[in-house]
Amino acid sequence: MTLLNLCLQVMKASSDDRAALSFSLFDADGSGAMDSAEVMGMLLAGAKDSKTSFAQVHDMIRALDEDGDGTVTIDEFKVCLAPPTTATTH
Ligand SMILES: [Ca+2]
Repeated sequence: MTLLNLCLQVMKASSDDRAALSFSLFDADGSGAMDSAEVMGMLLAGAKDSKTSFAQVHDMIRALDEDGDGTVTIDEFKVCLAPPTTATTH
């Protein structure tokens, strides 16, 4: 399962509890932020035949990492779960 697939599944459920649960799967050390190594570890544990490369995981983390600190907090994670109804202008 890829991070994107997980996001899509949770998007259907659309609940904070499920978001937190999904996040906790990735946040192996419970630090409140997930990094590439934690996501890669979860993917490898869940699917031994995973074709996902570390570079792909790193790209997924970077796509979610709004503040650019190299990790994804639950707030950053929730952004990918939010329905695309709140259009913002910059
Ligand atoms: Ca971050």
